[in-house]
Amino acid sequence: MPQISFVNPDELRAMFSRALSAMYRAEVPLYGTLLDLVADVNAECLHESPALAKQLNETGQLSSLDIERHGAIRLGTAQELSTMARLFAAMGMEPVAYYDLALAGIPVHATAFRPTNDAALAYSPFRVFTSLLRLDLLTNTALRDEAARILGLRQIFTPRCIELIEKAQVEGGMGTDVAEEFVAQALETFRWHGDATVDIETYRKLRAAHPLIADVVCFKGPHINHLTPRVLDIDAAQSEMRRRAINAKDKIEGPPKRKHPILLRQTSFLALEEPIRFPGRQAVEGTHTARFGEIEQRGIALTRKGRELYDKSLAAALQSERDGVPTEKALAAAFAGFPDDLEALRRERLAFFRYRISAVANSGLPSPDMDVDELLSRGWLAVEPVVYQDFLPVSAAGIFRSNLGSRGGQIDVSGGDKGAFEAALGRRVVDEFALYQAQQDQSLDQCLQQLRRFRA
Ligand code: OOG
Ligand code: NI
Repeated sequence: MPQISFVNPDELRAMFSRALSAMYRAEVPLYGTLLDLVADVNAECLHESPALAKQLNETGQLSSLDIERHGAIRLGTAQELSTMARLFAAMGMEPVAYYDLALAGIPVHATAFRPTNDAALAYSPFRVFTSLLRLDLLTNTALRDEAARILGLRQIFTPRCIELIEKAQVEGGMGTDVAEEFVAQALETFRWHGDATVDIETYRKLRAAHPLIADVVCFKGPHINHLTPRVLDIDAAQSEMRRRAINAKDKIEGPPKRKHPILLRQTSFLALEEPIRFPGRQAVEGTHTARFGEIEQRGIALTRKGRELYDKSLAAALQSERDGVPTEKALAAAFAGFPDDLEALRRERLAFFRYRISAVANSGLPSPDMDVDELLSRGWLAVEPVVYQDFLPVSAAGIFRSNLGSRGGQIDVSGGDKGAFEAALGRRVVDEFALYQAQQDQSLDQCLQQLRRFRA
């Protein structure tokens, strides 16, 4: 038998991410404008701050900055989700974290498919926020049944795509000879369709229940609804969007601007109203809004303790906003108690760090009884922030809402259902905190071992 050679999953992901970006750029020209804007802002930041450039370079983030993207899709059925998980697995992407958006009045729950180790993230940091519609939250049971029936009729993957996924699973990898074909086939699932699968009355009925239900149910597939590049200074990018007359969302989601950015800050331009043909005895022209552009700035990953403090601070900020305090003031006040100094974040175990042996270590050797704090303060060890790779449900809800228009009134707002989500997915989601913790622990272990070897 001839030897099968497999494409590296990281390379397959990079190929797919490139192809998706090219397709979206051709379909939504404003996305291209946004990419140019982000490239300008990033070049300016790197030029202004050689220290930032050096840090990004040393931590493997600089080489992939230009290609770094996340996208989002919304799926309709358990089967779509489990096949999507297999498709992404071929590209080295795993479902990380569970996001409940029902609490925010949005009838979906979600995960993010992404690479999980440093080398893979450095090679191609491509993530896809993947939502699954929760028809169980629809109060109108007749409409719920109709939506389920319509979804049951569609097949979002091409037959060849499924064949290639299965072949890769059986053989233990995607053959190099079919890699390009697989990317082209997979791309079909993410494509925009200007034709709805239902008549305009059905569309309107579903839209009235919730705009998101219409977006998922009425089309042939889960069109990619945005692709987000990473920007190094989101405030600069936001002003630049205004200057270039891009219809930007008025507020940046997430934490306020800080000396040491935490988690994730995001903003977007509003979804476009696009022409759609609705079938029927007589086809009708209508419109649908789904696709938008987004940019994000990523900061340090927080521990569970840090995340609780973040959630509490954000909730306080949102409350004072509702009480009439201007957004920026509300955020500044609510986050005043959140340390903005790396050593405090580390000492109080609010954030994750990667340890390394410092080049500026003193002469001689550290004594064996020195603890980590002392090794750090004496310059034997140094730390770098671990970058947050995931998403924020409150921000995501804000993004959903600003792009879906008015909220539908037929949704039962209850809590999440992680069990049902994982059953649909066909596996457990990966715990994001465990990933960050392992990164931190491994880096520290390696350092301590190395110091021990020095002494030996
Ligand atoms: C997903 C919105 C969430 C983010 O960056 O938080 C998201 C969607 O609109 O489908 O992409
Ligand atoms: Ni997004």
